[in-house]
Amino acid sequence: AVAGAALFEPVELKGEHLNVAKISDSGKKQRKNWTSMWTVLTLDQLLFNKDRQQESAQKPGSKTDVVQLCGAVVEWTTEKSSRKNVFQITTNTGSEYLLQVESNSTASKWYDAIRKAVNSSTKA
Ligand code: I3P
Repeated sequence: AVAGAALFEPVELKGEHLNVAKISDSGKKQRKNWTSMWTVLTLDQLLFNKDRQQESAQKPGSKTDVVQLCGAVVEWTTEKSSRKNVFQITTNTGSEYLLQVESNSTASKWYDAIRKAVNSSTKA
C-alpha cells in the first residue's frame, strides 16, 4: 500500500470544518472560491479534505490538499476578504490560502496552532 507521511504524523489539531479559499497556486492567482473543508493540522502540514473520512489519507488520487508549513508565513488579514476572522497562509512555494470561521475563538485557536507548527517546522 502506498501511504504518505501524513498518515504517520502526530495530529496536533483536528476535526473541524474551516472555510478555505486558495487564492494563489505557486504564485498563480486563483479565482476565490470559499469551500468548507475538513481540516487537520499535523506537526508540519495542514491537510484539507472535503470528506472527513479521508482526513489523514494522502494517497495518489485522494482529494486531500497538503499544505507544507515549513517556511510558510501566517497572518491575519482584513483586506483580502469582507469576512471576519480571516487569516492567510503563504507557503514557501508561493501558494496562498485564506482560512475563515465564524467563531473568534475557533479562528484564534487554529491561527495559534498553525503559527506554532510553522515556527517549529521552520527551525527544525
Ligand atoms: C466572490 C465571492 C466571494 C468574495 C469575493 C467575490 O465572487 O463573492 O465570497 O469574497 O470577493 O469576488 P464570485 O463568487 O463571483 O467569484 P469574500 O467573501 O471573502 O469577501 P473579492 O473579489 O473582494 O475577494
